[in-house]
Amino acid sequence: MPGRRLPAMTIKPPKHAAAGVSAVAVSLKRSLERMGPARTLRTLRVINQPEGFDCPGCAWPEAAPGARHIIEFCENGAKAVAEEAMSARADAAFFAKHSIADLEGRSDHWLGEAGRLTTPMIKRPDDTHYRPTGWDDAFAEIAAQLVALEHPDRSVFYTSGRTSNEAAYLYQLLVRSWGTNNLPDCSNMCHEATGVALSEAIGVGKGSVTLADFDEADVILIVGQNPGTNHPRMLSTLETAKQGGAAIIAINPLPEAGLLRFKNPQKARGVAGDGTKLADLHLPIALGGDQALFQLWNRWLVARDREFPGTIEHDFIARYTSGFDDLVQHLDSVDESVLLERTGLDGAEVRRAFDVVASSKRLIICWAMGITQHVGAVSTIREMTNLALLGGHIGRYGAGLCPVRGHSNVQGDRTMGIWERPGETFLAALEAEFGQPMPREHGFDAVDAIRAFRDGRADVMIGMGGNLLRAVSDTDVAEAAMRTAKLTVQVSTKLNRSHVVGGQTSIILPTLGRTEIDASPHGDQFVTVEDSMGLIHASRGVLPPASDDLRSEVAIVCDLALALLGANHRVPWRTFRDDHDAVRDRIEATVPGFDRFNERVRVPGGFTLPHAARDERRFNTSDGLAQFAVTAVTAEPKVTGQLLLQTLRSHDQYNTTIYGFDDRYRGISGDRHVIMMNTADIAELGFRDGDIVDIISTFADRERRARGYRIVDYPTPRGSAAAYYPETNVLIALDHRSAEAGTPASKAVPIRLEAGAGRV
Ligand SMILES: Nc1nc2c(c(=O)[nH]1)N[C@H]1C(S)=C(S)[C@@H](COP(=O)(O)OP(=O)(O)OC[C@H]3O[C@@H](n4cnc5c(=O)[nH]c(N)nc54)[C@H](O)[C@@H]3O)O[C@H]1N2
Ligand SMILES: Nc1nc2c(c(=O)[nH]1)N[C@H]1C(S)=C(S)[C@@H](COP(=O)(O)OP(=O)(O)OC[C@H]3O[C@@H](n4cnc5c(=O)[nH]c(N)nc54)[C@H](O)[C@@H]3O)O[C@H]1N2
Ligand SMILES: [Mo]
Repeated sequence: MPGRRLPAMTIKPPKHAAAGVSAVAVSLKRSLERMGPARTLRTLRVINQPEGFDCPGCAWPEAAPGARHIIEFCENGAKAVAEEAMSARADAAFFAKHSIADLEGRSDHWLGEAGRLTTPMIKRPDDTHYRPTGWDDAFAEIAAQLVALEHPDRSVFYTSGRTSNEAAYLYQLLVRSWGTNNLPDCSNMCHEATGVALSEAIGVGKGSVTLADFDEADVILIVGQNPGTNHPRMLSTLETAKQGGAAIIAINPLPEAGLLRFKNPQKARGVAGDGTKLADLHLPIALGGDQALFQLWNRWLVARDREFPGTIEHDFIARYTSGFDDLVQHLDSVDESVLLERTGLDGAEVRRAFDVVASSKRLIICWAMGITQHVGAVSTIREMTNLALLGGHIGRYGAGLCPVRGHSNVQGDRTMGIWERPGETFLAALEAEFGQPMPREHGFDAVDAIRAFRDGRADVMIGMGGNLLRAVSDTDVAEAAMRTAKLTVQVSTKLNRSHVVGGQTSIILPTLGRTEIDASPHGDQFVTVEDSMGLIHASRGVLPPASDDLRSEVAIVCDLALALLGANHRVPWRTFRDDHDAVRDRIEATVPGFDRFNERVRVPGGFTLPHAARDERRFNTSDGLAQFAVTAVTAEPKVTGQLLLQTLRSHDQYNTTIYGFDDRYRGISGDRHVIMMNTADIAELGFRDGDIVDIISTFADRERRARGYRIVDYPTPRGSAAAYYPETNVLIALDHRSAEAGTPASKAVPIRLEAGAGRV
């Protein structure tokens, strides 16, 4: 195949500090380019303020209203806003100009640049182009296709994590009233392992800290997370914690700039000086080595306690936990050399970090995708939880578990019932409230949904936001699977690959974004979201909508319900459509923790959901106790010529949305087709920095190849390479995932390299 010339690239050494004034400059430049001055001013002033909208970037919480900065956002939050509030439009004229075949040949970046969707569009089986359609016709078509199915289980309803609580609640209610639990979501590819592990261990699948705990912590572990890019507001929290005396240990194969140093642009020192040093220690762990590291630490902790009783918290263990004796027996039996080998770390540095961890009285453990996107993710999180339990760090001020969520409302969507495996209590509550029977059989998660289309077990896919086709693994398989669908529908703000590779009939329903005013006959409506620490608050848009023909997600769900279930259905869809207070009343009646929802959410700053483990050391597990877990770490045989590849985010993207080509902190700009490799690995495999290679994953079933990647010599451990997602999803077999959580193992893909000719 002919090679294509690579775009101009520049490679510089990685940076050692994140944010600073250049971050402010970049955010202003991007905002002005995309939105113009008036909209820039209007939006940036109210992001994350009590009277404004919740930043559509990440799920890191805002400080209490009085403690907020005048500007409570970050460079990447500003980019996320600019991407939504941009002036470009993918309108009917755009679709008349570009055929589906044309759009299929375009990059993710190009599709996003086309701008906001403005009007409902449809592509029927023999069409070459999308054509405008009316809202009523679109809903009638969707309802007709659904009703024609053999069973509701042949339809799948995906959700991405920007959807508001109100829209998510109504969406799951619609889907279950229709008769299926096929409600996969982005969480299936994200923090699912966290939910599974924490539900088993402490009885609730959410983190056990609030923002205030960071001020009291004495040690903070940041494991498998790149906050400088993905949760930049977390850096201010860490800066404060650091100044309060906390030690920070970063556990990450890469020396990510945001872990090392933070130049706070809101403070004089951050603008002019060197900023604040964050991590006291950085452990450059090998991909997938974390379970071994925590197991080693837990073993040493138990051993040290024999010498210095009180190293672990015996009172807490005796009163609140089960499984301690089994754990100790197991830890005593493991082979330290196997564990150390798996970490890829130097024994002395592991010891040094252990001394810090063992001395902690108030330990916070933070983690994200570097932990969850592995085959053994659940075991790793159980092992990290073991550490927290040994020290009694749950339900103690200044300590706890802190999974850092991705999408701004992904946690809320799950609270609202977006889940393919709903619990009986929740279903029974819905039935009691609405008098409508709910299905019990579990549905498909994200990967299983793709398998179902591939194997002819599903016909209709509806996406509430997101871009499942690019987000899920095994891109070629996923695309072929989705082309077999009879109908695909996307409710979205922006064009992406999931709109152009679709079923025989494809429909686009354009929706309002977070930034926009949601007007209704009952007055302007607001929605609510839940952040990573269980805080619920309101979000109100401030901009006029991108087009007069947009509808809110809530209205779209209700309109579809009316078309599908009829005007006489037991659920009052018409009322819900225009009155979000009415929806919140029903959430209060069916979801625990939402007492006086409408009243409390109107208090600036909102309210925090109860969390039995954090608040009362009450553990809703199978035996009513916090559970230690025995997990097995096995030695990995070395395969000559094989590396592990992690697929991660650049500083210039939001998941599958590619903002640009400048991975600023890593010093890589101009092109995303790069593979970051250790110097010795490059030499051992017979390559040189700058060579162009094909990446081939080594799964047994067949070869998967990503062509034309430039080798970048990078400070990553031996055997651990890195490349950007979503391009590298072509390499990941659908079956390469966590058995317990179903999450694709996107951070440990076995690969080999071949000299490449260039990209096609
Ligand atoms: N600007 C921006 N913000 C975002 C997003 C975005 O795309 N752009 N996405 C949002 C979403 S949905 C999510 S889930 C979060 C994602 O936030 P992150 O989890 O920070 O995202 P990744 O880029 O996947 O980074 C994974 C990090 O884990 C490290 N890592 C990889 N494998 C391992 C391992 O085996 N062990 C350890 N210890 N570390 C490892 C990588 O080197 C990298 O630093 O961010 C959210 N916020
Ligand atoms: N290889 C690999 N694969 C991964 C990951 C990885 O690290 N490596 N990360 C995984 C993770 S953590 C996640 S969360 C998933 C992300 O998976 P998704 O959540 O499915 O993907 P996004 O790229 O966030 O979705 C972006 C699209 O959402 C739509 N959108 C934006 N805002 C709104 C809104 O307000 N309403 C509606 N209705 N639509 C909106 C736009 O059309 C936009 O194109 O990807 C996963 N896939
Ligand atoms: Mo995510």
